[in-house]
Amino acid sequence: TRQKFRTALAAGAVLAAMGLSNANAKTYTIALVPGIATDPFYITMQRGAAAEAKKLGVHLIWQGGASFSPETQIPILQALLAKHPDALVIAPTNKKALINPIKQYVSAHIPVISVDTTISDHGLLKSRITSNNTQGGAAAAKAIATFAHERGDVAVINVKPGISTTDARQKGFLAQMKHYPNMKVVAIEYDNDSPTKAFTEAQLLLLKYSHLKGIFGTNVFSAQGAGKAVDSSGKKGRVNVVGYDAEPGEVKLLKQGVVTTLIVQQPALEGKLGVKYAYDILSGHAGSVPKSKLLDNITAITKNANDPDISKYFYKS
Ligand code: T6T
Repeated sequence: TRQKFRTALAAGAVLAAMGLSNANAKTYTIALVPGIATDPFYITMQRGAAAEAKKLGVHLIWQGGASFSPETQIPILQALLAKHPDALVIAPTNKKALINPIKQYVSAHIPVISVDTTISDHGLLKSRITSNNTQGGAAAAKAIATFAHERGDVAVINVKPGISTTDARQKGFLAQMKHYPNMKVVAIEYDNDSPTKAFTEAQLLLLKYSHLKGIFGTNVFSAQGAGKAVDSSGKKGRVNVVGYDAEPGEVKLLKQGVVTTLIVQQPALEGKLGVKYAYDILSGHAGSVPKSKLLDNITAITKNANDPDISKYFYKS
């Protein structure tokens, strides 16, 4: 065995001298940093990413914070940079605050891809993968208008300004609402991604605007809070909640008819593409990676919530 060991060592040395062993043995490490670790949207994204990493033989590091904020995300990025992953896939929690931390990766020659959210400096990114958020916001406005027969007051519960996805959803929503002269957006509230804050805000809206026809909740926690408030106030059927995303709590409210429409994204596909594009770039196929990839949304309504062609898109927690 000693002899065999010596032979193996010698063979390794010959391959290394020929520059072959490293090229063949390289396992890429891709870091994926979600907006927040505990959100079923990102948990579903992680599943898609992990399956793709397994398929490609890539080592995936998944690390996210306990809240959706640059304050928790930036230290995670800095700690990860010290490990020097081969690529970074990230859902930046703010369009501006994440520019400098991402620049540090670019300076270290680590390719960066944004997934879901993005930063305003697109030049730093090899690719941007996201849903069509403007279309999703407009679809939400159409759903609310249809329910209200294009008449009456509506409100928005959003996360906070400065997030690319939810800003675009709100923009799409407001632009579409302009098509309904007899409808008015009476309030836009921000819940800081807290379901309890969204719940309280929705309760106050229901008190202040007694004739409110609808609330648009722009992500998981905003929609959950709005739905629960309408449910507990007994206003189901009178106030139409349209929400973004499809985690189990929202789907339950959809099936009950409290939430009438959900704009559903494809987080597993986003995670899969994030890993695939990173791998393509690292393995010399950068040419096949699009600078921008916009994914379609799926519209789920109370009536089709049990249809397998729709429910297959619902998120896992
Ligand atoms: O709506 C998703 C995501 O697209 C958004 O950027 C942040 O909120 C979610 O994670 C849902 O909570």
